[in-house]
Amino acid sequence: MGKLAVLSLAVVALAVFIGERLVTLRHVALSYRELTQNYLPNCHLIKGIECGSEDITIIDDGLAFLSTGVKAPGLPFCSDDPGKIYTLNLLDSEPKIKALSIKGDFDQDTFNPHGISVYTDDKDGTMYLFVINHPRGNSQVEIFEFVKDEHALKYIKTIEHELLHSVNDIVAVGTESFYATNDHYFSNEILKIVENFFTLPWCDVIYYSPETVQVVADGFLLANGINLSLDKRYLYVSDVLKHTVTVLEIKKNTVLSRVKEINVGSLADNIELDRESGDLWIGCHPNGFKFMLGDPNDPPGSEVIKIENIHSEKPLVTQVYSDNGSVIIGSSVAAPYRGKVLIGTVYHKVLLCDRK
Ligand SMILES: *[C@@H]1O[C@H](CO)[C@@H](O)[C@H](O)[C@H]1NC(C)=O
Ligand SMILES: [Ca+2]
Ligand SMILES: [Ca+2]
Repeated sequence: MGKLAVLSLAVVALAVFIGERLVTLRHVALSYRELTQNYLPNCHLIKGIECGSEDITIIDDGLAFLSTGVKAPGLPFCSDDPGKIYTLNLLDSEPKIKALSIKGDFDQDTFNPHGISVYTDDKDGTMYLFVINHPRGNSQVEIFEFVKDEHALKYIKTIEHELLHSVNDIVAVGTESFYATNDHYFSNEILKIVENFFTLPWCDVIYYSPETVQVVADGFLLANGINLSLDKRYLYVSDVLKHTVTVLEIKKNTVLSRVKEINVGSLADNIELDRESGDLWIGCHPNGFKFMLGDPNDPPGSEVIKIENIHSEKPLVTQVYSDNGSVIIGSSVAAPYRGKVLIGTVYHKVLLCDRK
């Protein structure tokens, strides 16, 4: 073959490859989706949160914990201030946020909180808040005790491990044990982009206890939200780029079996549960490209998806809420509590609504 023929072939191959990638990435990002408004009654924005509340979890007595102010490379953010954990009581007639003070030898200036989970010790009722933290771009897990009388978090310890390299969300299963998701395989920011460009299914779920640390599930494109079923028998893991929630049965702490995968038709982020029905409520990104760009003139929207009867033959997936970004931008979590739902975002506000 002549040089020109080889060159032409190479150009064609490259063009085909780039074309294939663009089609795949457009699908992965769902960038062609048309979003129609689907509102809930009596919504209002929570005063005092302007720069994200990526994860929210609500305990039995209606107290919500909000992880706010996360900063991630490549994503827009609006403030250099360190992150904070707030509470908000959903039983109050006009719920207001209140910052939790942090006691002990903890570096609050670099606090960059991401996924959170509350664990209550059955023995003495002590409550622990587990927080994914990214100080200076690292990944680590902070364990705090929640001291209700002082409205404070008492710092207990930091957990770092080479398997916890790009941690996104966490679910605690003991005073010092948990499952956590890695949302990338690589830690290097350039390689993370390469990983997403090639849609490599290299993300995993880690089990951590002081005795054992290991990968317990893998093959995710971008593992994100993680939570336990009410009976603690199943783990639910969202895959943002696959638009799915995977159900895993916990046979032993370190032995999980894959039960099923449910398509939610949106880029699924954090998963919270309705404590009465066990339904999954998922904060979703309807358009991945818009979410990454965060252009205020063409903002990403927000979407909340609910999965009912997840363990039945026919789980019911419904859209609970959607907005084109005119009310709330970049929803990542929807935490239900009785007749209400609290919707949090990665770099915008928090919305409280009544459920229908
Ligand atoms: C969202 O939709 C409303 C109409 O339903 C429209 O007025 C508004 O401009 C749209 N906002 C964005 C950001 O697209
Ligand atoms: Ca969480
Ligand atoms: Ca998340």
